[in-house]
Amino acid sequence: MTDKPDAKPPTALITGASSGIGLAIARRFAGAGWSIIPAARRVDRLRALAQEIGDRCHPLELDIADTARAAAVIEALPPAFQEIDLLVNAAGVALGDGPAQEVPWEDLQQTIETNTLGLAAITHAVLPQMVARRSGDIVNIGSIAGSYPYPKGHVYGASKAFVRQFSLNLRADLAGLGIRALCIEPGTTETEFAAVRMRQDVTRVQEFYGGRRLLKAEDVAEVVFFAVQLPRHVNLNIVEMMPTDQTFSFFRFAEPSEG
Ligand code: 8X3
Repeated sequence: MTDKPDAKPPTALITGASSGIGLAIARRFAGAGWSIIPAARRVDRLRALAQEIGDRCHPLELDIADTARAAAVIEALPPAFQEIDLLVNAAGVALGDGPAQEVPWEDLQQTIETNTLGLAAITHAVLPQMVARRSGDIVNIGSIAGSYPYPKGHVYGASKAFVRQFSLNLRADLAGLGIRALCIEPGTTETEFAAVRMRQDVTRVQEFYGGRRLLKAEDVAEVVFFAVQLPRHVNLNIVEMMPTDQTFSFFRFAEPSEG
């Protein structure tokens, strides 16, 4: 955010902004005076946010998995929202709530397409303008699942490992161009995420969330805001955060296999 009172506010494009972490980030930056382009497939869910923010908001219908359209979607932004200072890649899913060998392929494919191809395509579409201006920030929402394996994590964890390494490799390519790239890796966060993962199985969602003190979407948004507000010569590469009560599991032995 600039100190000059008459300067145009900076603009943030936030994918996955219809709920959860993306929505909280949109609200956090809007509250600090930024212009916001909240992007999501369900554009109707962005309307309430647009009402909150007013003229400084341009809701964008974006199917992140439609990678062929990413560049055209960015090019078609209205003039007042063409310059993107901050891209937050918060769109992500974890489908296939079971062992890799048992879940439908479509669930795995959709998870990979959204979390890796979709994220890379929209980033690729936004980067040229940032490079031309020698300024900008890319914030990718990764996950602790990208670093720590766990049962049923399969392509979700693998996709978040992609997000982590893509973020670091962006740093390498963007060296000297004044563009920062960071990856925030939250642990379990209380959002619709688990409900989508568990196919809205209310009992299971309740078992998972019930009574636990989890991260809130606003906690993650606060860390993103902190990272972006740091002086421009400071780049946080990876930020891993967890609920205080969440910790690491240990290696386990399966029952001996037959034969
Ligand atoms: C998801 C976080 O804790 O379910 O990104 O792996 S966790």
